[in-house]
Amino acid sequence: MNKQHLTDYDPAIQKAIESELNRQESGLEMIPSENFVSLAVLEALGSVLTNKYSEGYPGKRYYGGCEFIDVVEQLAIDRAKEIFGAEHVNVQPLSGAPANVACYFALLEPGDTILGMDLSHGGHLTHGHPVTSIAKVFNFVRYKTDAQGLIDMDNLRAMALEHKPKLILVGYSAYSREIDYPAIKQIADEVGAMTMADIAHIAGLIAGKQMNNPVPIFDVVSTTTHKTLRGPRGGMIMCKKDFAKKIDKAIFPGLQGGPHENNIAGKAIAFKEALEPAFVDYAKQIKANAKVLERKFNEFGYTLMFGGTDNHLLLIDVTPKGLTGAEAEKALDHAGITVNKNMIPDDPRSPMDPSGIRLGTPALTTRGMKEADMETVAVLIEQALTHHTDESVLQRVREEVKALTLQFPLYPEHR
Ligand code: DSN
Repeated sequence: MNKQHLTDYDPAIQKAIESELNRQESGLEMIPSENFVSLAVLEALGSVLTNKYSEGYPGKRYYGGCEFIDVVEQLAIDRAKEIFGAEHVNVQPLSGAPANVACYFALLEPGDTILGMDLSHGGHLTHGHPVTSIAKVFNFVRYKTDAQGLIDMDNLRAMALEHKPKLILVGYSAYSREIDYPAIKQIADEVGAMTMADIAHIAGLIAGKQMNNPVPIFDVVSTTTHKTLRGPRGGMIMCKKDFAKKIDKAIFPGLQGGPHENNIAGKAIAFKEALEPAFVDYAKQIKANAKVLERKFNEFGYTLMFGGTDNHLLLIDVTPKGLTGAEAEKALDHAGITVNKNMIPDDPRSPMDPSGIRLGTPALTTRGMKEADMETVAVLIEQALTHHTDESVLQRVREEVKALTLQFPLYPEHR
């Protein structure tokens, strides 16, 4: 990409950026939480908005000179409201983890109980995993999926009745099924709990009207903006009007200082893109592509967790095929296919070498790949996994990956 000043002043950094662009372009990016932003979003990220401090919110800032910053942030808020039907939106969270932490502090007192999904069943670290600092502040109890891999509503209700949580938390990082928000809201109402959904992974599928939307139903909904929503790296919180003041205060001054307005401009642009009719086609294609992978991996005899997929991702137990999640990730990396090793429900193995891999279709779909390409991709993955110790097979797959990616250039208009 043309970055003359950077090339002249800091060629070492420019070279690393170019190398990363080449890596992204010549491989198959299948980590389900990754995506490629538009050039318009990239331009906003590299804009003068990064120079400005703007603590506070539009119309109520602590620093002067925020008149244009206010335009940017208000556009981001208004567009997010339109996409999700939100009563109130805060676009300042720096990413998903601080967004979640702010939600807990906005809604709860230290020591209060939160009922959230177990990490190995698809939950997220910030949903109360014992290694997190936030687990020292709140009392997290964890529900799981049932033997069929679905959220066990009876168990969730029984746990809610037993533990009387102040907050019931849904929305997951490795769970591949649809979520019945009204049923969970009903359980929450029965025990007097508030409801929170973390839609970081599926926000783009909701924006593209291909998955259920919790925003009109739940009290608070957090998300990142850089996954299926295809915006810049960042977070966002949506909530009912009743919680608006508490959420805003929990973000600033509760947790963060000056918002990153260049990112917020990128969010606003991504939201504009998500409001285009083409985004519905994008979300549909993400799911259609994932369904092809589901069919192919079933044909190859892999064990798909949760029984398959309703969204953009698959969680696959690779151990019956004689390798671990870490070995699978490494072999695929050598072959130019990026996935991540991942725990499976009640995994007997460790997080650094678990039984599964998690892979998804958002980034490949952004590059324009469709069902027929997914058939090819599935075969390439299968070959790499079957011959994971054979460097010559991995090299051959790498060559085929390169040939495939050449048909789908990344940022071609900017070269
Ligand atoms: N790291 C993100 C993911 O990959 O799902 C979530 O934190």
